[in-house]
Amino acid sequence: MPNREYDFEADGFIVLRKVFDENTLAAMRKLLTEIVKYAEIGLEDPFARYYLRHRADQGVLYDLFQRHPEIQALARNPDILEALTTVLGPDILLYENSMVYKPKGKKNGVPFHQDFISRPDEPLKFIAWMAIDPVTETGGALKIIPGTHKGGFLKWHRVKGETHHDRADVSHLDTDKAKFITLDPGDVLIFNQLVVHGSDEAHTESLRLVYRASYQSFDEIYVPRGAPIVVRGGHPSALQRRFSRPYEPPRKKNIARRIVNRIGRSLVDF
Ligand SMILES: O=C(O)CCC(=O)C(=O)O
Repeated sequence: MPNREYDFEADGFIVLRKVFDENTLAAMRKLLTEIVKYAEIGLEDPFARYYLRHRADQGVLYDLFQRHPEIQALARNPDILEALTTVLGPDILLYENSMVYKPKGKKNGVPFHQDFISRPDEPLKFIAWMAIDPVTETGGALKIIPGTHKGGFLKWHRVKGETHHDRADVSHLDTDKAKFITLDPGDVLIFNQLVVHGSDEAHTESLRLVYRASYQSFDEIYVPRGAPIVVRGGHPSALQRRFSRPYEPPRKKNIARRIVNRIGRSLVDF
């Protein structure tokens, strides 16, 4: 069991060192790099009805646990789950997961925020932030203001069109107290969703590949999106063979047709 640095209660986060070994990291780096390349081509998304659309322009690729079974071992890592039991108890569910990285040459800084700030009525979440690449101070480390989880949800506003669109009002916080949490590949940062964090713009040799998974206790079972969860295959090359048309956003159904369909269905049900 890796040593813990920092403290969930006092700081709002902990760091576990060397959770993943070199072989796992090499395999993950290769796969995640291919997933990024595939996402950047911008083809149709066969899972668009269920999952969020990848945002390769903004360095966030969603629901990799469901789309790529190799990723599932990261989210199910026993050291991470064991550390989470101290804050979530013995039964834990995966709420959301994504890869966050710093696309070169793009606007990729992330302003201070709290995760899932627009969903304050949902159960509390903890996020495991798994470094696949080095995460350095100038290369996209998270800046965390320790202890800010104790203040609850902050006021916020949304900036439309951006992936990290919900911005916390940090005007009354001392942002100079923010700490860069640097990580070696294989290290894992686990933080309370309420702890205020962000990251600076970075354009390093690596893409600063990080896989993140958010977890909840069983106090209330709720996730916003569900199946299908891919359990085998789903490699980018197979996706590209099967789904090779350029991406088109799903069309909204004509509202009049939807009403007619609903009336038709209720007559049949009657
Ligand atoms: O990718 C980043 O640098 C920021 C990501 C972030 O804020 C998060 O994972 O909650």
